[in-house]
Amino acid sequence: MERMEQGDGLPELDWHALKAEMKLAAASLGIDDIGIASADPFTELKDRLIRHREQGRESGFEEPDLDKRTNPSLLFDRPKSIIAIAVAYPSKLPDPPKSEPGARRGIFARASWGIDYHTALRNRLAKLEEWLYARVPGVRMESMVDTGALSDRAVAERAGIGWSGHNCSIISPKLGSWIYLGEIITNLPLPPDTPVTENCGECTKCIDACPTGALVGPGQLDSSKCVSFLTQTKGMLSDEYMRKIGNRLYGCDTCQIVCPANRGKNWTHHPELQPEPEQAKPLLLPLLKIGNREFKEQFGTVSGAWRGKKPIQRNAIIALGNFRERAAVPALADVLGTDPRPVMRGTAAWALGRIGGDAAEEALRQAQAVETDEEATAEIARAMIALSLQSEHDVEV
Ligand code: B12
Ligand code: SF4
Ligand code: SF4
Repeated sequence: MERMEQGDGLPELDWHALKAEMKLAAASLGIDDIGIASADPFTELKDRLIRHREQGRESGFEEPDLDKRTNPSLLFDRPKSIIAIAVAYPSKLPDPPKSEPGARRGIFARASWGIDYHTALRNRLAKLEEWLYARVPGVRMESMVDTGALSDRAVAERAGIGWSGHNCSIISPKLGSWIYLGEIITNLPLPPDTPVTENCGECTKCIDACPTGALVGPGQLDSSKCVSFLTQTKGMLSDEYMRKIGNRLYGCDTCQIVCPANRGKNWTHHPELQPEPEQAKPLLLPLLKIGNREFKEQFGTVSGAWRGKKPIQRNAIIALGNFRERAAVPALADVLGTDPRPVMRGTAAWALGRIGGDAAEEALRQAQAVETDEEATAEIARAMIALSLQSEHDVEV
């Protein structure tokens, strides 16, 4: 490649050739797709994000500064292009351990299988940076994945990685939506790719399958209703949402599982992203009493544990309630009677009300006499009513 000095201290290179060479090198860097986006402001996205906020549909996990989210030049001095990467992950758990009475299990969403994807992608972005440093003197770069200010999906869409699905996911025509996204803002004048032409067409499978109606329109998510979001909260949830969480401990995959673009897609070529069954589908009962150290040992390397053990433990209690797991009554009664966290006690009351039976009723009665927390007291009262309605129903039947 011919080299001459040009602005920003960069040599004059054949940027088309460099881009082609980089795409060829992707697989050797553990990257499944690379696309180039211009670093122009994301003007339409900004309008969209303003409306999204006005409608109260944010999750609270997004970067709050909408200018930074949509203007790369506020994050990087004189950006010229953004390199978007996609890394594909598995969708099938090999030899899944059985969830059965007495040994019920919860499930972590696929985006939490294997090592934390932030680590996996950062390693790859670092390798790609090294690759570029070795070829372009004067290159400047800033990498981000998930926690950066940019919308990873908007960058990927502009870079031609995939289309923006009705389920909100970026769907690659070749890889489907089981892909993690990341990007590098650069000062390199790489020629941009064009967005893909495929789209969802008339399909509404994901919207129809969403358990809570969180997909309020094509590509429009009300985060406050999304099960993925709900599993990551720490407070007490409503009866409706607790039922809909099922046995999910972290995240939700329903709108991707039903997607025809994902049919037959299960990516197993990155060993560190392969699930460890006891992490991906752990037994529920041991989670109720798990200590901080044990939790870190078992789940410290997975992305779904980023909010700590509290939401996972709460969700484990919910899952046991949804399984109506009689064998869990003593452990749930113990949580109700002794856990110092009101949310755990309140959720255990809900689970006991859902499971029913004499032992559950007795535990609720004992707790009712001593509970002082307002929210937990209300849950105990609701659970007692649920039990009395259940027994009336039993009599009628
Ligand atoms: C906040 C957040 C969440 C929130 C909110 C999700 C959401 N849909 O907004 C919650 C906690 C619910 C969540 C859940 C999940 N997340 Co998340 N999340 C993020 C985060 C940090 C920001 C997303 C955001 O800003 N959303 C706001 C919306 C409005 O903007 P956007 O989706 O970024 O941009 C699109 C829209 O604006 C749309 N758009 C633009 N203009 C217009 C106009 C109209 C009219 C319409 C309809 C749309 C539209 O096009 C843009 C590009 O697709 C990103 C990482 C990042 N930094 O970007 C990861 C990210 C989006 N999450 C990711 C994943 C994997 C998930 C889950 C699948 C995890 C799981 N299994 O539970 C679910 C999927 C839920 C879903 N259906 O979206 C991946 C997505 C990968 C992919 N293939 O698309 C990301 C990119 C992380 C990563 N780096 O890999 N997430
Ligand atoms: S992640 Fe689950 S709850 Fe959220 S939009 Fe998709 S199907 Fe609905
Ligand atoms: S299920 Fe259908 S509508 Fe939803 S994202 Fe997939 S192709 Fe698009």
